[in-house]
Amino acid sequence: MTDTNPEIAARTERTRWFLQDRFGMFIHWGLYAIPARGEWVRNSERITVEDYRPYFEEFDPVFYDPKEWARAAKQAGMKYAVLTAKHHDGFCLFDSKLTEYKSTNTKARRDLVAEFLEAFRAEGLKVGLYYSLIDWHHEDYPAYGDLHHPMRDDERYRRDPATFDRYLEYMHGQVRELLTNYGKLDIMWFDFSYGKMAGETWKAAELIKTIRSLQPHLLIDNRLEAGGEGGGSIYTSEPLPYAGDFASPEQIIPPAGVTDDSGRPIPWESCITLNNNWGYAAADRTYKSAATVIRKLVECVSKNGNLLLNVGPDATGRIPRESLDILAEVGEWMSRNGDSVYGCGQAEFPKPEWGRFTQKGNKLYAHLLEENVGPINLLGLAGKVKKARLLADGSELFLSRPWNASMYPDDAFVNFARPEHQTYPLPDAR
Ligand code: FHN
Repeated sequence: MTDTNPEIAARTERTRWFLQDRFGMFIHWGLYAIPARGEWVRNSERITVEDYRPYFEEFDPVFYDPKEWARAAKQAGMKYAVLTAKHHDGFCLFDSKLTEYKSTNTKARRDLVAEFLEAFRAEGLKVGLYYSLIDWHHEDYPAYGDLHHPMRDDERYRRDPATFDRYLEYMHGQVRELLTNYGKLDIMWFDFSYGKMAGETWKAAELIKTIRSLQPHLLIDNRLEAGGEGGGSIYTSEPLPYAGDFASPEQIIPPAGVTDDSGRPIPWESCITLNNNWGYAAADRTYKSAATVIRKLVECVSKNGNLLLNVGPDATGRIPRESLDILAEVGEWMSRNGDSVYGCGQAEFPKPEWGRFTQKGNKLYAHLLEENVGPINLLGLAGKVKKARLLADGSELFLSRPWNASMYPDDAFVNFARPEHQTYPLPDAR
């Protein structure tokens, strides 16, 4: 399917690396790590700006070492990472000249974003920054001080246009700072639009012009128009300039992948927490297993999507041990089976009832998620597959014998090398 629409053609070019890399780390970190009850604590517990101030005075993550974070991400098989430069509480993890409310003014006296970018680039990962459009600290934001309605968009509550324009000047100015002062970025992850607070309310067309002029290759999510539930013109065949380069379903994996209104697959990335909180929550021990993470990653890729897996470092600057252990186990599996993820996408064959397929060129990867799987001819692939090999060690699998996933519990993934002469085009992965 050729891209006659220039916006789509440009998006296709920009997202080539994104569709290859498939797996990234999301990092939610900031003052909220001190109360350790999640990143919405200021609102959920109705904490005033004044009562939240002590966390600013106290913040000093003495064990913050982004080189350790980068090593953990790389060893997990992740290829990119996105850090919160500013979340809804308005605290900036970077040395912004437009506010005093920043990490360089805390006891840490560090530009946490700059150190993150340097460390992750050094490990060869692509880097992105999350930037909250919502700002509960900035006095010109409509919901400023409104502890009950953190996302006011009612005209009665939005200060006069001059006031909100002052906020937009601040917000656009900070985006300009991030795109000017911190080298080449790969992703800007805006968050999030709601009600009237979407699109041109953010002066999004102007913001995109700024972004494209400073870093034209940069990928942008779709949340200048939408939230985690989806939406926006990225889902149409006529996307607006600020539609974004990828859709960003949150905590879910879309049942059938993501397409626009013409049926064209569009780039998408599910962002999912390891426990039930984005920001550090000391009491939340509901961590997903490594097997669950792997299955979610495979499911995303089998539907032409990416997985952005979240960690929430604590107030000392450490990623929780539980998270590191899960990442290490996922990385162990990825070291043997990454070929069935990187650069893969939806297969041309329907999902089998015993697992999932991913495909890359003429290689089909069967992800066996059930214990017993019949011979290849029961898989509906007789005559379409020339040989099968266990991805982890290259050992031969007979096409005519049943396979029992328990024979290779961790690596129940086989690499069907398709008949060489038949090269099935991979479904249009745009
Ligand atoms: O409100 C935020 C939330 O704190 C978190 O950052 C997620 C991550 O995508 N985004 C918003 C909820 O959709």
